Amino acid sequence: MSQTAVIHEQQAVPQPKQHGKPGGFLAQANIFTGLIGGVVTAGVTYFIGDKLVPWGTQNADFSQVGLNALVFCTFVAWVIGFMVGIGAFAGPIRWALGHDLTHDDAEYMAGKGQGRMKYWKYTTDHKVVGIQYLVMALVLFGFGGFFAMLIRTELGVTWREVFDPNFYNSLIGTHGIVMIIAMIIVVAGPLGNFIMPLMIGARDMAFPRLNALSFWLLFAAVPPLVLNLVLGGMRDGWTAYQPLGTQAPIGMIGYQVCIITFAFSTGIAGVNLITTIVTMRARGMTWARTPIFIIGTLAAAIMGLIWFPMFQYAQLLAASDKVIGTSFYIPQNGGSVWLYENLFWLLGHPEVYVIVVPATAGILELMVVFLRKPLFSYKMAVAGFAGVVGISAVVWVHHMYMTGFAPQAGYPFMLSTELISIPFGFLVLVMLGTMWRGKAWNRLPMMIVYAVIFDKIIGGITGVYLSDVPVDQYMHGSMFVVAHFHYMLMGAGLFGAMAVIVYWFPKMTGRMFDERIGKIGFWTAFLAFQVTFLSMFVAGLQGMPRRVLQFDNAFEISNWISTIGAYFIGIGMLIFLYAVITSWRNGKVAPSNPWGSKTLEWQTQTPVPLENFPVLPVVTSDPYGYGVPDPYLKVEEQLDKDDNETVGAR
Ligand code: HEM
Ligand SMILES: [Cu+2]
Repeated sequence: MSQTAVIHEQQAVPQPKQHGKPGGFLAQANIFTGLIGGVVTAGVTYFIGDKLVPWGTQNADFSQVGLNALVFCTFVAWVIGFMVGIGAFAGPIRWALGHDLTHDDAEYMAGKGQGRMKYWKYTTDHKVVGIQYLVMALVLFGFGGFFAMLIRTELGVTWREVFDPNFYNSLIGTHGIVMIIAMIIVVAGPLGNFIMPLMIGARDMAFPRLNALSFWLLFAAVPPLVLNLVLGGMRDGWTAYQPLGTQAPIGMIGYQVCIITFAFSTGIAGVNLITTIVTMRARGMTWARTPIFIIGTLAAAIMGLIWFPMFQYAQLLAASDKVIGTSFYIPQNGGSVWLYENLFWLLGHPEVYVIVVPATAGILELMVVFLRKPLFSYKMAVAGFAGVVGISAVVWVHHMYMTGFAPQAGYPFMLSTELISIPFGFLVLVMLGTMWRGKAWNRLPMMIVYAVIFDKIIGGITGVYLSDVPVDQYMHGSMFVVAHFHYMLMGAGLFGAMAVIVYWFPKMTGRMFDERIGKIGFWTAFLAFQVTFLSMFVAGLQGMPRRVLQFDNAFEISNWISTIGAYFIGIGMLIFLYAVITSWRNGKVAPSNPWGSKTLEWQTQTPVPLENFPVLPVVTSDPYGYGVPDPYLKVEEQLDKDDNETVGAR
């Protein structure tokens, strides 16, 4: 039995008068006009700035500030030019001129009748945006992974410099921030957009045009970041600490423009996700009947919306120091580097939950399916997510124990950091409870779930060690920290994302995922991951600092092992990517509900029609009535009943 019952209710859509061909400028605009618009606007801005404006590079006293300003304006011009070129302003401008989009225009924007071209355009259909996010995430992982291989190559042997030290540091920072961006979007982007509206029985997101806006802003944000590598680099890691950032070459500005733009993108996406979830759930889908993946996505969107602006302000002030010569972070002029660190970590810590929470919620969702059991204590899972949202930010000082900024604050923050293990513990309990006496159907997504639980335990426990002030005195800034957060971000976050993508792959692509090749790829990457990062813990415990390219011979063996492991992660991931691409192109055609799931997205046909459901569903039960003959009985009562029956049979 599925979560649905259907009523017959169609709303007549009012049809405004059509003027001319649908789409207008949007019919011409696509990614190529966007790229042309961006490059031309940036070029013109640079030219005018350099030649005509007196505060250009010529000004002797402020040459640095002048050049920085020029580069900053050029990057901003790129973003604006790109957005104009892709048609982001077409709708608002028409609205301002008094003609809003007609119904046909809106359908055109949603991609109707455009075939594959819609994936290259400013398309509003949430399913198209979901696919765009997925491809973007894969591309970012490609870049980030390639940088990781270069980093490990450098660290494979002591005392041999493969790269120039500045370039090496920039590689580390770029790898870090590219991966963080990829991880932030990889679940909430593809699945939050493609699957979430289907799962709640809606026809689209609340604000379809904002949906396209958030994706293309993200797209525009990335080139300035990656360009830093050829513009002198960003040498101070993904955290872009100050005052190193102000002293850095112009590459740093690419990072700043990227984050400022990306923060708009996440804010817009967050508003859209939250509004959709709160207001557009199908009739009858009360909060208690809302699938747990939706609750997790909501939790992540709330954290992102509240805390991402901190990161944006941090970079706005940093850019201001570089571009107009303010001194927010310049100590000799009265600025404070602690201001930067506080702003940074006020997002920096909640951000790791923005990454891990949707993946965790997705895993809960598919555990139910592959164990064919109701979720063990839905309420506890909700309390877990709520607790994480509540405490997420009040732990940020654990990143600053060693800065001297507030020596007495260490212990309260040690306590709050350890407190957050409690809501996380709830989520683990729900996982274990759901597994308890379940009969697992060990398809690839479920196998990845086991792997994720293993990694979470290691990442979580090492996190508790690090939150101890005395331990952190020794471990801070070491390879131990790097191993800790890779267990959480990659071991739990990325592998979790792989599980949920494999699970929803048939719905998104209309094809079955090739599990045979996928399994080979996943297990290679997973085992190699253990080799790489367990030995990194060893290097850290021996005292090896992070962000160095030369190191003592004592650390040679563990580094050598890490590097070999990393190459195998690369191989495993390439095999997995091969499975993704080949399944997408020629996989077996997927039935509409291959896993026999009960949530709404599986009840509509595949490929999903433009309007999602022919008639909107009405929900009459919670989505987890697996194995329960009468889903209206409370789960506890049912378990009691099962027990009695078993006893009777004996
Ligand atoms: C949700 C999963 C988690 C993720 C994604 C995560 C991620 C990270 C990241 C990215 C850093 C390093 C930042 C940097 O310096 O570049 C870090 C450091 C840290 N993490 Fe976690 N973490 C997670 C869970 C935890 C937990 C559960 C705890 C403690 C109970 C914890 C405690 C710490 C501490 C204390 C540090 C700072 C260590 C130092 O720099 O000296 N983390 N974590
Ligand atoms: Cu933290």
